[in-house]
Amino acid sequence: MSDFFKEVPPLKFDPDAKHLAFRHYNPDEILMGKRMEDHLRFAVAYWHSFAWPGGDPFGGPTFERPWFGDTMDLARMKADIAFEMFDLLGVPFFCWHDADIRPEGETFAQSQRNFEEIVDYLIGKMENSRTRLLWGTANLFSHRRFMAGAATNPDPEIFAWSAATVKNCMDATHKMGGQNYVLWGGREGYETLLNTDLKRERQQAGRFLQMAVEYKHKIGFQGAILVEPKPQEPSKHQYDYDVATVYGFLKEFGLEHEVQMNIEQGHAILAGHSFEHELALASSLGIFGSIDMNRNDYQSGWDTDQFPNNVPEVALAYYEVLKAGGFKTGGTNFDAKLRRQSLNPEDLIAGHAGAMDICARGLKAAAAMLDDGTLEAMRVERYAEWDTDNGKSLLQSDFETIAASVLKNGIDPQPKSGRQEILENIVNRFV
Ligand code: XLS
Ligand code: NI
Ligand code: NI
Repeated sequence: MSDFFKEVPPLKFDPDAKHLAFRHYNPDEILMGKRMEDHLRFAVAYWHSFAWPGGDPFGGPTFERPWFGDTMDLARMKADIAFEMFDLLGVPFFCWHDADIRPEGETFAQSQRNFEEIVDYLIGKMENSRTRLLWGTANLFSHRRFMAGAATNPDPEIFAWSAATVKNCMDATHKMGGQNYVLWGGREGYETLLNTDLKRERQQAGRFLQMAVEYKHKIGFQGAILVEPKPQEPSKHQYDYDVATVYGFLKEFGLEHEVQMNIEQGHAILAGHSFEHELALASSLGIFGSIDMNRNDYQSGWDTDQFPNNVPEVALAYYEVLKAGGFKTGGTNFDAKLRRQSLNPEDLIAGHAGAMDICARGLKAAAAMLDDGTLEAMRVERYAEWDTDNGKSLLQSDFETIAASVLKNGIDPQPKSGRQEILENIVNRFV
């Protein structure tokens, strides 16, 4: 045990605690026949918690972590301390990018050796911990070689570099028993159409994703391949704009049965949607996979990646997750970082503990709304006419037949209340 988290005891469920405990997250509590931990499937994001130095566009690093630096020894120290935090929090999962866990080498081959060595080290850590890998992913956006994209780059050598990198990351995810593999198109988009062959770039991205799916089957990886939509930032426009856009893309490349969505709350908002919209749409399309539960600041208008702290919002999100049947391979990843003034190790624990509690409250509210059943009953009732013989036969009919019967029957449809205020008042009883 290092002395990094020295004053922090392992967190426990204690509803009366004043500080650093779970007041709502009780892993063993049963909701809708399932343990809370198995509903929520929390994951810590290695990058924000252990690799991000606290910079912003106006200033450099604010964090001074003992493991910062580019050596293998420091990468191992980072892993040791990461697992200390996973154990203190009792989180069942974590997630990484290759670049978070290993130092970059001088060459591709050297980076690969560093990566493979640290993956084995992490597997060793997992043997003494209960924390498992929710997903792995490749960082194809930070290094300057990716400034014009990875798969969508005008330079085929960058496509090749990216393909080789994703292969290695998929191998590592598989070896670590990861439950999903994520692709977020960090710079798969453009800055200006004046220098962009949009048609060609989309074809490159489509073929790249097909290759990832082919490779998954080749190695027998049982987890899900997840695409994480985001509309813009860092690129002016990203091809994986939102769930609807990605679904069209998957259909175009024949991947709609192979790929699911990792939906991030902040990205949904950036795309002009609510989080629950993106979840409901993915579920209705059969491509709901996993979530990144981190919000943006509503005033600053960019991806500030803050821990969740709004119970009603989170409750509506888990309401959709539960209605989608809950997570299968997916989970709740905190792709969230501390504010850059939050320097203390204790802040790292508090950020996660608070977020876990917020999610627990949201989940409990969502489960209670479903148990109560009024909301769903009112929704079903609104469409009840569609379940009658008349309603059902309408969709099997055609315009001419319908037009004739409208005339013959002299129908006179009457508008009905959507009852939105009543529904919102019902939600308010639970949150
Ligand atoms: C960035 C994304 C990123 C992905 C993983 O906005 O959220 O962190 O989750 O590459
Ligand atoms: Ni994000
Ligand atoms: Ni994310």
